[in-house]
Amino acid sequence: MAPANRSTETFYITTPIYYVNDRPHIGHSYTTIAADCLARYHRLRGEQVLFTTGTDEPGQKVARSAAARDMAPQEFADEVVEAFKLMWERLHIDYDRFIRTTDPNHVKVVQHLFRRLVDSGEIYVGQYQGWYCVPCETYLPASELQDGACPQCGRQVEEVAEPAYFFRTSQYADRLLRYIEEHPEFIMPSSRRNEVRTFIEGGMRDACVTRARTEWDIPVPTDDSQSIYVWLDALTNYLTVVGYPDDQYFQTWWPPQVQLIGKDILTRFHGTLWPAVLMALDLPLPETIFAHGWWITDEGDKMSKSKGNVLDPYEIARQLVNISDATTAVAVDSLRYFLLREVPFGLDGSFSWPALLTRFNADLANDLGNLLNRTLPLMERYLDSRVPQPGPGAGELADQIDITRTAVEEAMAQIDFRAALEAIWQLIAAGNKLLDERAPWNLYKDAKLVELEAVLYDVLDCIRVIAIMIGPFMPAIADEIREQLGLEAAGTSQTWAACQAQQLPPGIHIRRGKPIFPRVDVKRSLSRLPARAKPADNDQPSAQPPAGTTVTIDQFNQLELKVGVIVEAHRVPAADKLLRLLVDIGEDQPRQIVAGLADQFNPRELLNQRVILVANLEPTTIRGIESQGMILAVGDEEPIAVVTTNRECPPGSTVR
Ligand code: ME8
Repeated sequence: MAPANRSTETFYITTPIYYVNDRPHIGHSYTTIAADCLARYHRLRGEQVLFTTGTDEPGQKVARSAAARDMAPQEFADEVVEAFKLMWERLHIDYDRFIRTTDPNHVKVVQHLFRRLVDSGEIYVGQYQGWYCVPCETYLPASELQDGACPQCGRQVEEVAEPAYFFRTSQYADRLLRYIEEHPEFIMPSSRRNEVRTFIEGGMRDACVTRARTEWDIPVPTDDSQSIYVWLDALTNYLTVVGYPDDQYFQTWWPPQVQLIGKDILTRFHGTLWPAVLMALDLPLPETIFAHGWWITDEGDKMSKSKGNVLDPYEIARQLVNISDATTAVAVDSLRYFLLREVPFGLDGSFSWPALLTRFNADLANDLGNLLNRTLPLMERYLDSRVPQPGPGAGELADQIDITRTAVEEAMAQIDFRAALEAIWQLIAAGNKLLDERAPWNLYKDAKLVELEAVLYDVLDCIRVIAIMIGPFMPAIADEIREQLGLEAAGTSQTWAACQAQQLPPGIHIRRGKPIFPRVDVKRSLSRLPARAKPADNDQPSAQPPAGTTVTIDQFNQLELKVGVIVEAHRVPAADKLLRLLVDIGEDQPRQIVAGLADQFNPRELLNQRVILVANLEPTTIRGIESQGMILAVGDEEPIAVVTTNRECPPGSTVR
């Protein structure tokens, strides 16, 4: 891994480019937040940073998802790309470049690279005979199937027998093994390095790098019958985005310092095919490829778009806003904090609401929030909100600040976010301890003004350093703290070099705002989360599962789904989106339902529609009207259709 004091001043970091078969979820967000955090950290250090992300668009997987939506692939991809960009904006991701593999320039680069490898004899024509997993876009020999299915995702594979082009990956096996041996920082963490080594030692086959031609994939420039394999196309993005082959820009940035990926795409792709292609092109390899763990469901399954068992991070943040009084920006940053603090970066983790809320209360509201909320009122009370001079006795936290800075640098050099945050939290603890021990309220009472000023200066200065250090993890919260300290208004610099004691300018005016982290009542909050997204509570195994994860058949059976007929539909006065429906489900009275359908549906068009009603949903009151269930509708944000039955079934019929 690049040491903390690397001499080069550029830092090129990449995320995988994500398939556009569906919307972004917590897994993609994890990699992208981690990359954003590293990018922000290196910017703070004064390095020139290039942080790239993007989307992987050709391939059967995407084409099939588009067909299922009855859309042209390009139109479908355009829509999903917007969802990714919106998610990154919402999660405070500050990338420098967003690459789409349908960009015309990228297509040219891929074709150039392919031609070059054909010309140099690295790619040759052959015949592929084997299997293909569309969800993983992976070629698989029969020997690697598990019970006839894909060893990665467990799904059906398709038999393929067709002429194809092959890249001579096998030729690079020894060189790669040697490289990995000599460069332990190349593949991290070490457990993953061993996996790659074992994979290569198991015998590396030449990689099939084309498929029978489809309209949606990039054509092989010299052969109309073939398209370029989506993985060769996708890996090339890291070259295109820095101007390969002949741009001056390319010379500035190549190779990447860090490539972050999930462990799913290491062994076959980033750990073997990718470096072998780079070797064939005579290009230096990335300094570090770091393969992190997965966010998994409670059942131990990987969350993935294809399996449809995913969590939406922004939805989690919105729910956090609902149950606390935190702002959306604070909720998003709190989730960023949780993701990077809770699970060591290389390992798998599973999301749980109790864990998130505990971190929110203990680390954010208690430790960090309290430090701020105790100090600023003392400043108001005793020092008229003006930062004092660091007179005699100040500088008590200087050593701890130096220790923390070094610890964070070491942790970030190892891409160990958790260790970095743990170190910062020790500094927060030191600030709180100083307040406890020196008790400024007593110093004031005893008229020890010089000492009082020294303590408050030290604690404020420590908060200033903390705001810099947490910036990469929680950028909006760091800004808010700087705002409250008056640092923004004073125009003080926000650099890593300023993480030293006694750099807080005396005389600036602090501006205490509302507490940033209102404490959450965990028990009450858990019961207030909407039923659809109610989290798993470890103490109550039969409670609702977290939103988006898989459910057991027993859990599903807890839902009472009934066929209903809408017998009345009215707009709710002064509520643009709401309709009040009366739905006959064969009971002695129709159910009253308040539904957010008014934007998309005229009440009259819903009359007599046969719908599916969740009949045992806890009643709730919306705009003063009791809603006794929920009708099923289609659509991510806005309902675009209501679910109905394809034959006439009597009201009250059970849906299973
Ligand atoms: O594989 N936990 O795209 P993809 C943690 N297009 N990270 C996860 C995750 C989970 N449950 N699910 C996804 C592709 N990720 C290719 C990449 S790159 C040249 C081409 C993250 O949309 C993780 O980074 O399937 C994983 O490697 C990536 O999303 C896969 O995204």
